[in-house]
Amino acid sequence: MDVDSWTCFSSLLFLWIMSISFTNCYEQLINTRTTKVTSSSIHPFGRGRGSADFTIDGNFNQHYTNCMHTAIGWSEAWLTIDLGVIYNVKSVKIWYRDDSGSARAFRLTGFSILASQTPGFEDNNICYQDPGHVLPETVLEVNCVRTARYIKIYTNKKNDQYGAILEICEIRIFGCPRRKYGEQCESCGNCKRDCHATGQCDSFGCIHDGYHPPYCKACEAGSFGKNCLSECGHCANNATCNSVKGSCPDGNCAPGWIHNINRKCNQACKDGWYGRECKEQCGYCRGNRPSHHVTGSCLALCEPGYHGDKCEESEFSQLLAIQRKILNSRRELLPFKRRRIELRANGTSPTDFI
Ligand SMILES: [Ca+2]
Repeated sequence: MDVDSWTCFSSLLFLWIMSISFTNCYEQLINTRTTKVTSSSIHPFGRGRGSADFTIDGNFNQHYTNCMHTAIGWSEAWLTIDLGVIYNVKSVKIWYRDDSGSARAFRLTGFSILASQTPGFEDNNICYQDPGHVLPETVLEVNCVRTARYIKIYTNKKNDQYGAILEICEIRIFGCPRRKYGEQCESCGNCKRDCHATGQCDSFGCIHDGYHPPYCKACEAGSFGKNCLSECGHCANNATCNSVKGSCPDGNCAPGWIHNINRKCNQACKDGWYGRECKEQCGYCRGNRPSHHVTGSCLALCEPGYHGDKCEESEFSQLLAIQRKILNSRRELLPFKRRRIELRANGTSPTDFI
């Protein structure tokens, strides 16, 4: 068990003992038997010392005799790691030379890390750049979030009179296999092709409409379509629309809206109509202006002779109502009148009847 695995195991054991919540670690991607390492040069201090192989030999001792060491007098120095296959890389951890009793990583100051899917490296392959104004720790881990097979530790900084030099004792790379991400290396799921180790999908985006980058999670309520950039229509009962097509459930629209052939409910009622399924006819709005397509309220005044929120009530209709009331009351009295007439005809007083 190497140092990282032991550290991870120890952390998990400690948390288990303390009954604290579960933690996890990314996979360690370097295989000490199959991973290939190459350096820009080897310091000629003898007997095989200083070669790149020291960075993956499983020995974490940071005395320079256990480290790779590039030669002096060069304008640049590098170490490349070939992981063998492409991974979703998350971070790189370096154990640097530390054999003097004080920090000896000054030659690492200003270094950079590049990650590539091919052996060649371009400037856009830089995944980490040391700011250069703080002395790096002799054991440090930095993020390098890339989908890559080749990792390169690089410097062209002449931090002393001996030129650009690297002295790396051990290195580990963490991440997940392709199409996996996170500390538990879960499936990328909704990415069209691949994701980074952090879960963000690559530049190819999401598997299909109904998901939104960068993590390609399902559209939130109220949005749909490619990258969830489209807004839902007006579905009945505030229901959300289909995340892919934008259609409302069963094509049911909120009052004031109708759906097109795709059941999106994004067309307001035509002028003169309002309400559920746009089946209610507007009242007498002044100037023949339309009423509100949801409530039916006139947006302006009513035509002369009409009133009410929807301009449906008129003076004429009021007169009709009064007339109707009078007629009804007369109809109610009619049987009594007939009876009085009959009683008088018979010579009987109406009060006898009452
Ligand atoms: Ca080593």
